[in-house]
Amino acid sequence: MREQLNNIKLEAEKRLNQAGSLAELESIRLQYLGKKGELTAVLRGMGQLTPEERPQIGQLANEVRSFIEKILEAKTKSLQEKERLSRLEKEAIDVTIPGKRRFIGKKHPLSIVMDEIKEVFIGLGYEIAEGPEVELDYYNFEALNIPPGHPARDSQDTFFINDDFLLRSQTSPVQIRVMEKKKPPIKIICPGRVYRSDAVDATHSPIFYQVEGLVVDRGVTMGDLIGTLQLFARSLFGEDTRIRLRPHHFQFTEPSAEVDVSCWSCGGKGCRMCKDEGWIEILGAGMVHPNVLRICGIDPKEYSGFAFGLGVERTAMGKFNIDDMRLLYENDMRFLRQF
Ligand code: 2NM
Repeated sequence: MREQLNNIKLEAEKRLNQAGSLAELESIRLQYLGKKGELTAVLRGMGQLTPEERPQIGQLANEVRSFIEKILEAKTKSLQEKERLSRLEKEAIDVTIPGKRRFIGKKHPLSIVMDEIKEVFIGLGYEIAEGPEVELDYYNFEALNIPPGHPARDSQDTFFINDDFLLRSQTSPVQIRVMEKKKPPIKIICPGRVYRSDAVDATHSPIFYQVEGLVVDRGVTMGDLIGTLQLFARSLFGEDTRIRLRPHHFQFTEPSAEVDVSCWSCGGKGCRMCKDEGWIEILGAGMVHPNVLRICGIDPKEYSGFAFGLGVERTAMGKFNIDDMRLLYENDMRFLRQF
């Protein structure tokens, strides 16, 4: 029995020292010290020993047990430490590995231009007004001094829903709605989507965006309009930009003008961008027609106003040198990424 115990001691020591994992240690522990373990089996057999042998063998068995436990404990600690280190190594983050670049999208060129325009006018103290895209004929035409029979009212040009309703063909009806409700001073811009029955081509779309502006107060003059548009053109196209007004006709303004800005590409000398004109048309403008003020309940003898409107697509196409309007609606990221 003495020999058996010594064998257990030697063998357990050897096996424990070779163990490479905590799981292995546990299985060795069970093999020797467990309920059905080898050492346990020896102790069970002690009943057959003589009373003289019993304490000696008992002592030896205890020594073997504590010897195994000691090695087991030391080995457990060192394996735990080893496993901890290897886990740390596995989980370590290599900060020098290049990251995965995620494309998070960016502002659409129309939104860039729209936001820039809003910023300029917000800076001048204008408020932003919005209104319905499905509009009454009254607000889209009648209140804007556009009489029955006027070409703008032709179903060729406008999407009618029925006799009374249509898709607004400009954002001016929003301005009528504001003038109806609010006493001057009024200083607003109306950005939004508008609809015209046009075929799609490089410069036309049946759905597009506009920004219109309106100022109504006592003593508002053409000089105020020109100064405002001058400042606007410089903000959007650069400090050296000049503007030019050409007489025009709109039903809702009198006098009316088309407004050109000096070419942002050549500065006015003439180039491909401005088709050698030196000027590029971007705005329509004028003094609000007395009929329009009157119909909104504003006395044209007491108040005057100016208004202007521009197409956002055309402005964006100019600013970003885009030659086909359809590109703005196709949502092709290869195109949109550029701006
Ligand atoms: C333009 C050009 C000229 C305009 C006029 C009005 C209103 F409501 F006051 F009559 N709003 N917008 C206007 C004037 C719009 O767009 C090219």
